[in-house]
Amino acid sequence: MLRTNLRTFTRPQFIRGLASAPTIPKSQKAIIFYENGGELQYKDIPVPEPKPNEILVNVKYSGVCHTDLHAWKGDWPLATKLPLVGGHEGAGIVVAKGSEVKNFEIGDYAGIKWLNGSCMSCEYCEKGFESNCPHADLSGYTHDGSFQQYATADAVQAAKIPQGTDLADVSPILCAGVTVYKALKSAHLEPGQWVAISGAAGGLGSLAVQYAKAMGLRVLGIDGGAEKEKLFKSLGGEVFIDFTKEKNIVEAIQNATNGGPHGVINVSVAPAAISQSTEYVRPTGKVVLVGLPADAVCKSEVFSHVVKSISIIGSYVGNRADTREAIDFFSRGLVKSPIKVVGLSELPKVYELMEQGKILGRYVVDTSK
Ligand code: 8ID
Ligand code: ZN
Ligand code: ZN
Repeated sequence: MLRTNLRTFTRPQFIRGLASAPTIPKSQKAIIFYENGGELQYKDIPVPEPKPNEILVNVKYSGVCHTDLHAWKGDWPLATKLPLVGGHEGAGIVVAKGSEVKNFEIGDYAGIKWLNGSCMSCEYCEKGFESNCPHADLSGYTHDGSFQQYATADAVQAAKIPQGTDLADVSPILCAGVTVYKALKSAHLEPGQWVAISGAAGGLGSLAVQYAKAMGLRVLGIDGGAEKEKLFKSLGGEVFIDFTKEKNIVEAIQNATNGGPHGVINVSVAPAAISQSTEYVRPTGKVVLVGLPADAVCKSEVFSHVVKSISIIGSYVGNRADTREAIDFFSRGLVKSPIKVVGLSELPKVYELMEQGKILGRYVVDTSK
């Protein structure tokens, strides 16, 4: 039975969607918290209604990003909405849409990204830097996200996912994939050059290794433990540096890359590792900051920074074009998602493992369990 609020949609769209109009329940399962660091409750909450500019997505799967853990803990100097449903790697099917939506039809596959919506009229939006919009609305932070069965997103920002795509596999691309793809582009590297991925076997890192390979780069990975090394090598990584064993990381990396990597993508959540990348990067190299540990500062010694003429660059998710391109690499089979699927109700356990740095690749939650 259709929900009564569908009456608020304009008639032509209602009729167009009617042929396959799915039944939308009034309530749904979600993981919600009421205070930062508070209990993660798996419970029934109302299904949200799409605004005129929004689509309603029946989220089938959602990746679990370390950002979701930061948001729950309240790690950052930016307040979250409370209560909050986290999640921003939601892959699902459009089940309803607002009267202004022209770019999605009912039944289309769509992705809920970190950037849920932006103003589209400020100087940053105008130039394709929508993530830097001062009015950015963020899934799983200022807007209830994908750790629920039905989530809303501004149709302009929602990701287009090709029909027939495996929704569990594609979900990590929506944040981790887009982010590392953009970070690699921001490093302006050339095929055959070395890139170091610090945090190489986590969610972002395991995708960064593959995007880097697909771009023709030589990949050195830094992470901890034999299992992480195994995953890194299975993804096509060339040299692995184990930070739990290696005594002189800077020297080991410089030796392995004949003078230091041309670029470093920092996706670890270790502030010391981030600062260290300014030491081992090659002269004229690019240090890209992506990981966002609480209260972190990247220290770079001014003398060597100048004499080596290195650059430190911040990179924050990606825009709509980056999203389309990152999904395209995935669709063409150049990037695979090393995922483990568990029920949405098990999210607290995933956060525990993540906190301990024990995650290999990405956990994805199935919203039906
Ligand atoms: O747009 C952005 N900038 C953006 C987008 C998405 C995520 C930023 N992030 C941020 C997250 O908020 C988080 O701070 O990137 C960071 C990494 O997210 P993730 O990949 O989802 O986290 P993870 O799966 O826990 O992986 C982290 C890896 O770092 C390794 C861990 O072993 C793990 O594999 N690591 C640690 I902890 N210490 C390390 C060290 N000293 C290390 N690797 C190398 N050296
Ligand atoms: Zn994320
Ligand atoms: Zn804007």
